[in-house]
Amino acid sequence: MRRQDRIAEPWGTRTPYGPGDTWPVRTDMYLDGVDPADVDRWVRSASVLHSNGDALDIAVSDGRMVGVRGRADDRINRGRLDPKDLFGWQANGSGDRLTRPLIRRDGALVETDWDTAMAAIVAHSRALLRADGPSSIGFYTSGQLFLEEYYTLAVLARAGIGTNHVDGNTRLCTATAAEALKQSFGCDGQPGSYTDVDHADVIALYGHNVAETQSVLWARILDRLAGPNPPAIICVDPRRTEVAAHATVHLAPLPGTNVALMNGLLHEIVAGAGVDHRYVEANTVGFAELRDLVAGYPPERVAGICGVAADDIRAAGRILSGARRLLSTVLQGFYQSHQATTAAVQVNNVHLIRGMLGEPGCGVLQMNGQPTAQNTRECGADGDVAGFRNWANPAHVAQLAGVWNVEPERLDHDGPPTDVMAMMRLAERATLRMLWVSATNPLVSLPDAARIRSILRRDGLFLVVQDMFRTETAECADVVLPAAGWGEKTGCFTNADRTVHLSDKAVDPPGDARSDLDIFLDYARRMDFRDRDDRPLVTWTDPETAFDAWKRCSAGRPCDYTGLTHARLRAGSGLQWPCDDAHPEGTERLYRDGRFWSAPDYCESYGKDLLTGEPMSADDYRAYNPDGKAMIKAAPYTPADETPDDSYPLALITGRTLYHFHTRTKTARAAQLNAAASEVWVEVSTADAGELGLGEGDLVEVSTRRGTVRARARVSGIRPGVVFLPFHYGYWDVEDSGHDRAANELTRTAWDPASKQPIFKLAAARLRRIAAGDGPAPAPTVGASAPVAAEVPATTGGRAAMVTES
Ligand SMILES: Nc1nc2c(c(=O)[nH]1)N[C@H]1C(S)=C(S)[C@@H](COP(=O)(O)OP(=O)(O)OC[C@H]3O[C@@H](n4cnc5c(=O)[nH]c(N)nc54)[C@H](O)[C@@H]3O)O[C@H]1N2
Ligand SMILES: Nc1nc2c(c(=O)[nH]1)N[C@H]1C(S)=C(S)[C@@H](COP(=O)(O)OP(=O)(O)OC[C@H]3O[C@@H](n4cnc5c(=O)[nH]c(N)nc54)[C@H](O)[C@@H]3O)O[C@H]1N2
Ligand SMILES: [Mo]
Repeated sequence: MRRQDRIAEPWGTRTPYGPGDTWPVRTDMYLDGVDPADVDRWVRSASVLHSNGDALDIAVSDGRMVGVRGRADDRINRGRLDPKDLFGWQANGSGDRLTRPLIRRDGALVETDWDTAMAAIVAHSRALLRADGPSSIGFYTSGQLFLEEYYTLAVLARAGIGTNHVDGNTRLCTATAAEALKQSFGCDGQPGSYTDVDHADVIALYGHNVAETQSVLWARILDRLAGPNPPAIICVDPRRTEVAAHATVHLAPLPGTNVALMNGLLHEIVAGAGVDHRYVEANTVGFAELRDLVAGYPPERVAGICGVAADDIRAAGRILSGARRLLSTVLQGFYQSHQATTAAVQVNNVHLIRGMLGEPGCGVLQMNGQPTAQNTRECGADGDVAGFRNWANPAHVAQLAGVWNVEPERLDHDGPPTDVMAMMRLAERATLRMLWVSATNPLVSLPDAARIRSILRRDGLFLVVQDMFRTETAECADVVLPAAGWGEKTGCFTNADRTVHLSDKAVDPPGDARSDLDIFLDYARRMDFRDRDDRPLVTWTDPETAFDAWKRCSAGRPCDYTGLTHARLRAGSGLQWPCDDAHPEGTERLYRDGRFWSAPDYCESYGKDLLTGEPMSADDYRAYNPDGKAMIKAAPYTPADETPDDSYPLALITGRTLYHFHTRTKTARAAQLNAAASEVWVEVSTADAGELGLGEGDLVEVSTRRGTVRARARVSGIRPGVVFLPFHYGYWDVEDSGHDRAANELTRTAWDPASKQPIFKLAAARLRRIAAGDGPAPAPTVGASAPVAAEVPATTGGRAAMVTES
């Protein structure tokens, strides 16, 4: 047993291993002021503060959560936990949880009871349905609820209300992951598996700061790097992340140039004889177009566009061409930037032309971000249709109507489900009159915050907010519903590599708070939604019966859950879908035999034009991919429409730090995490700091054409010409809200044409020094935010952050 300050050493002690070996176990545990002997019960769960799916048990003593312990027998983390997993649970016990419903009376939110709150929502829904029809009502949910909750929401919204306006914050997060998978493979579903880390000889990370955002997965990679025959690492990120620091080749492109870089890498693979022509011929369509297009992207041209060295592109190209087991991961540096879907699809293309899919070590992980985003997509609680069905295929719509026993016309709409940016526009124009927001905080997380504030505060919009805390968004609501959180309710969820975990209820929620499932079920009951035989539309009553209903919906579809039960998930620790009669133990890797879910009658999507987002018709798809192969799709680089200029000479990117989760409703309420990153900062390169006369810790204004944020400067290893702001800091924990703290004051109303994911990572900005600092910036000293100045004291958590490893 070892004790360690896990704020200072977030990745813990190394347990090296070699290719093909099993990742050794290391069990991490944190208990707050109690002995292991005093723990009454350990309750089975997994982390909900990222998409990694770290399995853990919650320690309960005297009916309270008192700590967590990683689960050693789980395939994902083999016992390890990251700092957010270890300390974040403390937020549940925070004294400022929402405990009673709130309703707006004479302009102010006042406490009320559930009957009054729900009656107000039901009265509004009924009046709007009568006067304006289903399209006046919208639902905006999360990537943080449980599968059972999303499924219930999808059924009541789509079949009960009959609206097409249902989306999740997954739109901000993994809409591009889903779209890239649909574009290349005809369907969502992660081809790879985390065990690919155990086998790979090359790991390429594209816009993915895994060290800070899926720290346990990074610990797995670090253990490979510390063992025999370590993999080569390729890192594509404009910041000097921990991944970059360990990379064989670090490419730091100018923000917004990912597609040029990818076309350059594909050029090198094609030119360097890296193409597996047998695989391409047997399993794909579209190679010739890609070959012809990337011929126009030799390293020198790409180097000029991306601001990287041509030799580095060549070096990376050689490594990719020579890889025998290549694992690639993609995340927000691609998904939230310019040409998002196009860039992500090019990573799929690398694997398709190299013939590296489905074998150990040969995986693509078009990553998720949020813990349960995969379920939002599977259940159709966002812009997808339940069970990865194709909205443009009438047979799929009819089949779903059959599952729900409603008339197909009820689910039939002119276009795909509405994305949240379009919903905001409808609300702005007063076409959307009621919006029900669950488990997301759009006032801080949507781009162009000033515009979002004005939309969500409109008098004509009836806003329902369902949350654990009184967030910035809750402050604008007409009705606030207090939700039970993780650990206070039962449900299951699926991580980024299709592993399903069950999370059991450990403790009671505070006050009158209720689970999201119970809230949705109560609404369905009160609205008296009926099926076509005039029986209740929603027939289930608890997590387990909701899960069984979902299983029927998933049957025969790619995300088949029919082999899973709550009992089975409770007995083991994590199973990967599809899990059905043909795959009773789940499925580790998809597309092993070059068989894809892309047949015209089965696929989730007919695809879109990468540059315009224009959907392909069923007939065109049938002609293009009649045999259901993988699709190699090429597109040129196009410059972004907002790039640095004379007035705004810097490229602003935004993102995360290791110690905080999103809008910090949980992590700011855990003392160790909050202290590790207590205030907003801005990262600036040494060169730019020199030019601006900026020193470490100085107070600066960061401005774009949308607004201004004040932050302390951290002089870091970021590439010159680029500045970085963490987007975690909103206004709930500051007295005076001058709206000068949230990164989204600076971002634009702009999105990727294919995935409709907003562009959070590219804006033209300028910096102005306001005052000298009285010390270093309040930024972490590990990871990408590490200072270049050696004298900045290291971030530590001290005694309060001591964790045991065994
Ligand atoms: N600690 C922590 N972990 C989290 C979360 C959290 O809030 N905190 N959130 C979870 C969620 S929901 C998500 S979506 C994931 C996100 O996980 P990541 O995608 O890993 O995190 P980000 O910091 O958003 O962005 C990753 C990197 O993209 C780089 N980048 C910016 N612009 C570009 C570009 O043009 N090209 C390239 N190649 N790179 C660029 C940034 O420098 C940054 O290091 O993290 C999950 N895990
Ligand atoms: N500038 C910029 N903006 C970004 C990003 C970026 O990189 N840069 N990243 C984007 C991404 S990837 C994401 S995922 C979003 C995240 O953005 P949000 O979803 O807005 O962020 P969270 O703070 O996670 O909000 C989740 C809310 O749900 C509540 N909650 C937690 N658990 C439960 C529950 O069980 N039930 C209920 N009812 N409520 C619960 C929390 O208290 C919190 O208020 O931000 C996006 N915005
Ligand atoms: Mo996300």
